[in-house]
Amino acid sequence: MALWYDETFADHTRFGLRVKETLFSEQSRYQKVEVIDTVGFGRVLVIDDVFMTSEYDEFLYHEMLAHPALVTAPRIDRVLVIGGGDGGTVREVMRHPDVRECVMIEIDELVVRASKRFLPGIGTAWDDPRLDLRFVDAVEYLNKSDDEKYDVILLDGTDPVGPGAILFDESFYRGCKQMLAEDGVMALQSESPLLMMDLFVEVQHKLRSLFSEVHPYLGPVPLYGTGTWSWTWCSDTGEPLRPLADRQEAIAAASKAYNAELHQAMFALPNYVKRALKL
Ligand code: SPD
Repeated sequence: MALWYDETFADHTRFGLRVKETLFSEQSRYQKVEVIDTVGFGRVLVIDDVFMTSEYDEFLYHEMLAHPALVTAPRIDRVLVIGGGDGGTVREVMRHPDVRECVMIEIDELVVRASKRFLPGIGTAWDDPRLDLRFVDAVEYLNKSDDEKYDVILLDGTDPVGPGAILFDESFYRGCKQMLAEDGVMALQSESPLLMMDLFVEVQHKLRSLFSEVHPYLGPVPLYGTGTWSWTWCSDTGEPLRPLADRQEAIAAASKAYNAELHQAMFALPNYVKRALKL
């Protein structure tokens, strides 16, 4: 009999993958971390029964989280990645030759250990000498850090449950802003406006109370409920639709999805989103 792994959304919808085998399953002090091998999506990282990323479609998520910020910030010498334990976001950051240093803050060492072992095709930049990987709580890091400010901050968290819930707090966004250069850019995953409209709108309002430029953008990620996903670009200066062509060219050959045309298109919002945000 076929074995299926289902993610359930709000008790009314399920998205299921046919499983070949479970490769890894361990409980850390924070969460349950699993890697399953599936028929359609390849290997999939699952945290607390929620699909996090898959070999099949991870590029759609990681390229879209990283590049819009990295091609629009005036400088990208210093980049901070919060979360992102599978290594996909850091991989995209390292594709930019202008990045001098990338600090990655991940609370759960187990996510990185499982990803290194079972998802080596996603985290291909673990050995990059520019990477400074630290296993610490992001809130603690933001409160205590005396590191110099970052040009770009990327939030690659889970849904707002478990240890990742704090990444959706206004106070957390404020802490990030304090670590961001005055003309820096922050980008974050901001959930699905189709499946979680209230949460999506709440995140936008929190960000708007802190940044003068807050621009959500959309793209497909089939693994996540409804397949419609959002990220949000935030800054106090600058504009998301004025990317630097030389940075876009530098990553063009390696990008499976991101390109200059898509950059412009992603920020065009459908009416249901514009209306919800009163735009
Ligand atoms: N519903 C799952 C949302 C997960 C977003 N982050 C995924 C992390 C991939 N690096």
